[in-house]
Formats: sequence, C-alpha cells, structure tokens
Amino acid sequence: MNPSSAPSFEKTPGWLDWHASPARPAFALPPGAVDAHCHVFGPAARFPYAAERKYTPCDASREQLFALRDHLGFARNVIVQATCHGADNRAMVDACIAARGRARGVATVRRAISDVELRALHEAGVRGVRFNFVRRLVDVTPRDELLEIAGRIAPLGWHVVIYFEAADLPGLWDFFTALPTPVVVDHMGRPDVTKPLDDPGFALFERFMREHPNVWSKVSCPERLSHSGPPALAGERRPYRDVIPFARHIVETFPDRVLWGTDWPHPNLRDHMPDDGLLVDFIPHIAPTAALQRKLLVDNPMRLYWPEERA
Ligand code: 0GY
Repeated sequence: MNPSSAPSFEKTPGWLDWHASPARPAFALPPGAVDAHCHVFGPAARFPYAAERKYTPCDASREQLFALRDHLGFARNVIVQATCHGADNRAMVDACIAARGRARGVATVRRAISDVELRALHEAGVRGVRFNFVRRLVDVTPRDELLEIAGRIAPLGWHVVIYFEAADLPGLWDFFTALPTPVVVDHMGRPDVTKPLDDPGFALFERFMREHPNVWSKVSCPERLSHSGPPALAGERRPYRDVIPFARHIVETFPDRVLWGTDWPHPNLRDHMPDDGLLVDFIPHIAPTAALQRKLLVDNPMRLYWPEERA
C-alpha cells in the first residue's frame, strides 16, 4: 500500500498516453454531433482498475473527456465501459451523471446484477451493454449468460454493443443473430483493410448488416485498422486512407445504421497515438455529403441514445 492506502497502478509497459494537444479540426461538425464511442479511465485513485483487467492504462478522467468534447466541437458523448474496469461501472456512470444529460453510457454487466441495479444504471444514462469477444481484452463469458443478460436489458429499450475480430464472425453469427435487441458492432467488425473491398471477410460483415436490420456499425477506429497511417501523412491529404473505402462503403450502404466515435483515450495502441482533431477530419472522407454527416453524427446516435429528444 502507498501512504494514502489507495491502490497504485503502473501503466502497461509501452503504454501510449492520449494526445495532450490535439488540433482543432478543419472539418466543422454539424450542431448536436455525438462522439458515440469513447471511454473514461479512472482516475485510478478514485475508481481503481479491475483485478481481472488485461492492461493498465493512464488515467483519462471525465473532465478531460469533456474538455476534448468541447475542443473538437461535439455536443455529446456515448461513454463505453472499458475492459480495464471490468464490470465495475462506477467511473463510466459517474461521468454520465456529471455530463448532465450530455452523455449516455454502455455498461458491462454480469448475470448477478439485480433489477434494481439495472434500473439505477438506466437512471444514470446507460442505454446498452457491451459483449466483448476480443480475447486479448477479456476472459470468455458463457453465451448462455450473455443471452440471459440480453433478455433482461431488452425491456429497458437498451441495445447490445459487440466487439469482435473479423475472423470470429462466422463462429459468432448464430449467437449474434439470436440477440433480441438492436446490435451495434464496434469498428466495422475490424476488417483487414489490406484486402480488397470484396474480400469474403468484409462481404460477410456486409451481409450481416444487410440481412439483419437490427444491426448497426460504428465506422470508427481508422487508427486501429490502418496500415497506411499516420504517422506517414507527408504529401497524403487523406488520413488513414486505406480505411476510407471500407468505412465509406458502410456509411453509403447503411446510412441510417452507422455511428462514429473518437475512441478516446485510445487504449492499447502500439505504434502511434492519433491526434483527435485529425480523426475528426477523417469524417468527410467516409461521409462525403452534409446529409450523410448529419445522419452519422446526429440523427442516428440521437435515435439510439436520446430517442425521447427526437422531434
Ligand atoms: C476500443 C478498443 C479496445 C479496447 C477496449 O474496453 C476496452 O478495453 O474497447 C482495443 O484494445 O481494441 O474500442 O476501445
């Protein structure tokens, strides 16, 4: 124990901290834009990281998230429970409450959660649960437990966010298509962007969305999927150019079921930390018209997270 008796945490070796001075984006976000995928980490002194975590990040507080929101020009956030907090949703819930209606949350819950606890999460602004199948991030949760949870959150009007690697979609297909709620896929199901657009892996993801009108996709995380970069932007005007055809295809094919988020504070990046302003400048490359941008950034997230505010 350190002198204050608070647990102390050492960042995972090689951890990249979030960008301290992101550019102001050149792209002007439409009024009311929602950053629909971001996290808070700790601060650990107040909200310790979970024992079962697979990484230990740097702190990324609610105040720092709200400062980034204002700097980039977003109106609202959707704060997704990060795996480093396990199923202890306190940091995310605290941020949602502090945002005073300008944030919604996506929680991680276990089957032992009570109806009273679910109701309290709802009151705080939670509108979904996340099921994570990325093995480097979480231990396996049995599918019968996840189905039970999905059945319990459906009557609250919540949805399920799923995170998986592209290679795992065939094996997860039957489970995903049995979910009784809207289903939101993180980061387009992580396509291999070194392959062509008609690669069978991405074609299967497109089929997943086409055949299941309850399936949505976040067209987020170019920095995680890209091989072309940054950092090698020299002479290249389009950030993360190799991701653009994939994200643009999903936006143009399913304009009413796409969301976008920064993924701040960008856990587990290894080669570079993105400038969040540059990430916002990626948006017009994947949603090239004002109408598509409005759906992606305002109409769609408002329909999913703030349906009561729609005209
Ligand atoms: C993301 C991606 C990652 C991590 C998490 O909750 C998390 O720890 O989601 C990742 O490492 O790919 O969406 O933030």
